[in-house]
Amino acid sequence: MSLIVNSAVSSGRLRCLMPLLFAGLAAPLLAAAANQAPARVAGYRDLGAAFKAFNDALRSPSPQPAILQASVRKIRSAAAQQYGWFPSGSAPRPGLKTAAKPEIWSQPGRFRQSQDAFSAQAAALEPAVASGNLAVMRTAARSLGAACKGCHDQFRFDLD
Ligand code: ASC
Repeated sequence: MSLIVNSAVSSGRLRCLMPLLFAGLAAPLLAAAANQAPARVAGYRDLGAAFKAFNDALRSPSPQPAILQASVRKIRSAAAQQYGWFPSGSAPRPGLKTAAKPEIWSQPGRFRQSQDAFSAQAAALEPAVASGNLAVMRTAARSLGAACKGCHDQFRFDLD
């Protein structure tokens, strides 16, 4: 390789190779932007698993606080991270399969309200669990589910 480069430099051909070198660098950068959609898919999958674990635990007459607390930690972590899951490079376009509606990017204020509503309900789980009152926890879980649904109804294409 160094022999090839050396001979290219010595013969003044390196300048011709430069666009090719930059094209080689640009491809991974574009791929990184496209990969933001799978990143949010993974994030929502983890969130869904944590919320399911929370709801499953609440079916027991005496759920283990450690399970509830661990689920709430994961849900709150997702609520904090979701703000970074919709970079402009991950909007729908030919070749990028995503259930995210274009309104997320064309009406960012409205979308932000939905994200904030989810965040607020995620935060509210913590005092609900701390109360130790099952009915309070179940109501908080229902409110969180409603926030999920509110956002899906507006900003997610039907997956079926
Ligand atoms: C869940 C889950 C969702 C929401 C949504 C609420 O448990 O995984 O995406 O609730 O179904 O309607």
